[in-house]
Amino acid sequence: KKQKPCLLWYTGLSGSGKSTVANAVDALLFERGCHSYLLDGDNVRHGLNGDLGFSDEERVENIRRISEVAKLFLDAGLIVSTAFISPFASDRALAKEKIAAGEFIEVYIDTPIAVCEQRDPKGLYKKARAGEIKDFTGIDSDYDVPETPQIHVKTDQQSVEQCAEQIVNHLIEQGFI
Ligand code: GGZ
Repeated sequence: KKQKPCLLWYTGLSGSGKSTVANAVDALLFERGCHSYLLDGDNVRHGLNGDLGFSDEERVENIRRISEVAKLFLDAGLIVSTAFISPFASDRALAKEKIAAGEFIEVYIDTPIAVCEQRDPKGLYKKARAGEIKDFTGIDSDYDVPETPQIHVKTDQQSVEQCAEQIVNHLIEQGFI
Protein backbone atom coordinates (compact mmCIF):
# COMPACT_ATOMS: atom_id res chain seq x y z
CA LYS A 1 0.00 0.00 0.00
CA LYS A 2 1.39 3.38 -1.02
CA GLN A 3 2.26 5.73 1.83
CA LYS A 4 4.70 8.63 2.10
CA PRO A 5 5.56 9.90 5.58
CA CYS A 6 4.12 13.27 6.56
CA LEU A 7 3.24 15.21 9.68
CA LEU A 8 -0.27 16.53 10.24
CA TRP A 9 0.36 19.35 12.73
CA TYR A 10 -3.02 20.18 14.28
CA THR A 11 -3.37 23.51 16.05
CA GLY A 12 -6.39 25.10 17.70
CA LEU A 13 -7.90 26.15 21.00
CA SER A 14 -8.75 23.85 23.90
CA GLY A 15 -12.06 22.20 23.02
CA SER A 16 -11.71 23.03 19.31
CA GLY A 17 -11.79 19.34 18.39
CA LYS A 18 -8.15 18.63 17.51
CA SER A 19 -7.97 15.21 19.16
CA THR A 20 -11.46 14.23 18.00
CA VAL A 21 -10.75 15.08 14.37
CA ALA A 22 -7.23 13.60 14.50
CA ASN A 23 -8.63 10.33 15.88
CA ALA A 24 -11.24 10.23 13.09
CA VAL A 25 -8.50 10.83 10.50
CA ASP A 26 -6.38 8.04 12.00
CA ALA A 27 -9.36 5.67 11.81
CA LEU A 28 -9.80 6.47 8.10
CA LEU A 29 -6.06 5.99 7.51
CA PHE A 30 -6.19 2.61 9.29
CA GLU A 31 -9.11 1.55 7.07
CA ARG A 32 -6.98 2.38 4.04
CA GLY A 33 -4.15 0.21 5.36
CA CYS A 34 -1.89 3.14 6.26
CA HIS A 35 0.48 3.04 9.23
CA SER A 36 -0.03 6.13 11.37
CA TYR A 37 0.56 7.41 14.88
CA LEU A 38 -1.14 10.19 16.85
CA LEU A 39 0.64 12.18 19.52
CA ASP A 40 -1.72 14.08 21.82
CA GLY A 41 -2.14 15.19 25.39
CA ASP A 42 -3.16 11.74 26.53
CA ASN A 43 0.07 10.01 25.49
CA VAL A 44 2.56 12.90 25.78
CA ARG A 45 1.52 15.39 28.45
CA HIS A 46 1.00 12.58 30.97
CA GLY A 47 4.29 10.83 30.18
CA LEU A 48 7.28 12.34 28.37
CA ASN A 49 6.14 15.89 29.17
CA GLY A 50 4.67 15.17 32.58
CA ASP A 51 7.09 17.67 34.08
CA LEU A 52 5.70 20.59 32.05
CA GLY A 53 2.91 23.03 32.89
CA PHE A 54 1.35 25.87 30.89
CA SER A 55 3.65 28.88 31.26
CA ASP A 56 4.90 30.29 27.94
CA GLU A 57 8.33 28.69 28.54
CA GLU A 58 6.83 25.28 29.34
CA ARG A 59 4.60 25.39 26.24
CA VAL A 60 7.66 26.19 24.12
CA GLU A 61 9.48 23.17 25.58
CA ASN A 62 6.36 21.01 25.22
CA ILE A 63 6.18 21.78 21.49
CA ARG A 64 9.96 21.40 21.02
CA ARG A 65 9.93 17.87 22.45
CA ILE A 66 6.81 16.94 20.51
CA SER A 67 8.37 18.08 17.23
CA GLU A 68 11.50 16.01 17.96
CA VAL A 69 9.43 12.91 18.72
CA ALA A 70 7.30 13.49 15.61
CA LYS A 71 10.51 13.60 13.58
CA LEU A 72 11.51 10.18 14.95
CA PHE A 73 8.17 8.69 13.92
CA LEU A 74 8.55 10.27 10.46
CA ASP A 75 11.99 8.64 10.19
CA ALA A 76 10.22 5.35 10.89
CA GLY A 77 8.01 6.00 7.85
CA LEU A 78 4.70 6.75 9.56
CA ILE A 79 1.98 9.28 8.88
CA VAL A 80 2.24 11.26 12.11
CA SER A 81 -0.31 13.54 13.72
CA THR A 82 0.28 15.93 16.62
CA ALA A 83 -2.78 17.37 18.36
CA PHE A 84 -1.67 20.15 20.71
CA ILE A 85 -2.83 23.74 21.04
CA SER A 86 0.67 24.86 19.91
CA PRO A 87 -0.41 28.47 20.40
CA PHE A 88 2.74 30.28 19.27
CA ALA A 89 3.42 30.73 15.54
CA SER A 90 7.17 30.86 16.24
CA ASP A 91 7.12 27.34 17.74
CA ARG A 92 5.06 25.95 14.88
CA ALA A 93 7.62 27.51 12.50
CA LEU A 94 10.49 25.86 14.42
CA ALA A 95 8.73 22.50 14.19
CA LYS A 96 8.25 22.97 10.45
CA GLU A 97 11.95 23.80 9.96
CA LYS A 98 12.93 20.53 11.65
CA ILE A 99 10.86 18.43 9.28
CA ALA A 100 11.86 17.54 5.70
CA ALA A 101 10.56 20.05 3.17
CA GLY A 102 7.01 19.35 2.12
CA GLU A 103 6.29 16.82 4.88
CA PHE A 104 4.87 19.36 7.34
CA ILE A 105 1.14 19.99 7.00
CA GLU A 106 -0.36 22.61 9.30
CA VAL A 107 -4.00 21.83 10.08
CA TYR A 108 -5.88 24.72 11.67
CA ILE A 109 -8.83 23.46 13.68
CA ASP A 110 -10.73 26.72 13.54
CA THR A 111 -13.47 26.74 16.13
CA PRO A 112 -14.62 30.09 17.56
CA ILE A 113 -13.75 30.44 21.23
CA ALA A 114 -17.45 30.98 22.00
CA VAL A 115 -18.16 27.50 20.62
CA CYS A 116 -15.22 25.94 22.53
CA GLU A 117 -16.46 27.64 25.67
CA GLN A 118 -19.98 26.40 25.03
CA ARG A 119 -18.68 22.82 24.63
CA ASP A 120 -16.33 23.09 27.64
CA PRO A 121 -16.07 19.27 27.95
CA LYS A 122 -13.73 19.42 30.95
CA GLY A 123 -15.13 22.57 32.58
CA LEU A 124 -11.77 24.30 32.07
CA TYR A 125 -13.14 27.50 30.49
CA LYS A 126 -15.50 27.89 33.42
CA LYS A 127 -12.57 27.56 35.82
CA ALA A 128 -10.42 29.92 33.75
CA ARG A 129 -13.19 32.55 33.71
CA ALA A 130 -13.50 32.15 37.48
CA GLY A 131 -9.75 32.71 37.84
CA GLU A 132 -9.18 29.20 39.18
CA ILE A 133 -6.86 28.36 36.26
CA LYS A 134 -4.26 30.91 35.17
CA ASP A 135 -2.65 31.26 31.71
CA PHE A 136 -5.55 29.63 29.89
CA THR A 137 -5.28 29.84 26.10
CA GLY A 138 -7.73 32.35 24.62
CA ILE A 139 -8.53 33.83 28.04
CA ASP A 140 -5.28 35.04 29.59
CA SER A 141 -2.71 33.34 27.34
CA ASP A 142 -2.21 34.07 23.64
CA TYR A 143 -3.17 32.02 20.60
CA ASP A 144 -1.56 33.06 17.29
CA VAL A 145 -4.05 32.30 14.51
CA PRO A 146 -2.26 30.40 11.68
CA GLU A 147 -1.89 32.71 8.68
CA THR A 148 -1.23 30.13 5.97
CA PRO A 149 -2.38 26.69 7.15
CA GLN A 150 -2.31 23.96 4.48
CA ILE A 151 -5.68 22.77 5.76
CA HIS A 152 -8.34 24.98 7.37
CA VAL A 153 -11.05 23.04 9.17
CA LYS A 154 -14.23 24.62 10.56
CA THR A 155 -15.68 22.22 13.09
CA ASP A 156 -18.75 24.34 13.78
CA GLN A 157 -19.84 24.12 10.13
CA GLN A 158 -19.35 20.42 9.38
CA SER A 159 -19.41 17.07 11.14
CA VAL A 160 -16.35 15.29 12.56
CA GLU A 161 -16.62 12.82 9.65
CA GLN A 162 -16.63 15.64 7.09
CA CYS A 163 -13.64 17.31 8.78
CA ALA A 164 -11.73 14.01 8.70
CA GLU A 165 -12.59 13.45 5.03
CA GLN A 166 -11.38 16.97 4.18
CA ILE A 167 -7.98 16.12 5.69
CA VAL A 168 -7.72 12.66 4.13
CA ASN A 169 -8.65 14.13 0.74
CA HIS A 170 -5.77 16.59 1.09
CA LEU A 171 -3.37 13.69 1.74
CA ILE A 172 -4.69 11.93 -1.36
CA GLU A 173 -4.43 15.08 -3.53
CA GLN A 174 -0.86 15.69 -2.32
CA GLY A 175 0.12 12.08 -3.05
CA PHE A 176 0.95 11.06 0.53
CA ILE A 177 -1.56 8.19 0.43
C1 GGZ B 1 -4.70 25.62 27.87
C2 GGZ B 1 -4.88 23.83 29.33
C3 GGZ B 1 -4.44 24.64 30.37
C4 GGZ B 1 -4.13 26.00 30.10
C5 GGZ B 1 -4.80 22.67 31.17
N1 GGZ B 1 -4.26 26.45 28.83
O1 GGZ B 1 -9.04 20.74 26.25
P1 GGZ B 1 -7.92 19.96 26.78
O2 GGZ B 1 -7.51 20.46 28.21
O3 GGZ B 1 -7.94 18.50 26.73
O4 GGZ B 1 -6.65 20.50 26.04
C6 GGZ B 1 -5.94 21.45 26.80
C7 GGZ B 1 -4.59 20.88 27.07
C8 GGZ B 1 -3.55 21.75 26.37
O5 GGZ B 1 -2.31 21.10 26.33
P2 GGZ B 1 -1.35 21.28 25.06
O6 GGZ B 1 -0.16 20.44 25.33
O7 GGZ B 1 -2.11 21.02 23.83
O8 GGZ B 1 -1.01 22.84 25.14
S1 GGZ B 1 0.20 23.62 24.48
O9 GGZ B 1 0.32 23.18 23.07
O10 GGZ B 1 -0.16 25.04 24.59
O11 GGZ B 1 1.44 23.33 25.22
C9 GGZ B 1 -6.62 21.55 28.17
C10 GGZ B 1 -5.52 21.37 29.17
O12 GGZ B 1 -4.37 20.89 28.46
N2 GGZ B 1 -5.10 22.60 29.84
N3 GGZ B 1 -4.39 23.89 31.51
N4 GGZ B 1 -3.71 26.81 31.06
N5 GGZ B 1 -5.02 24.33 28.08
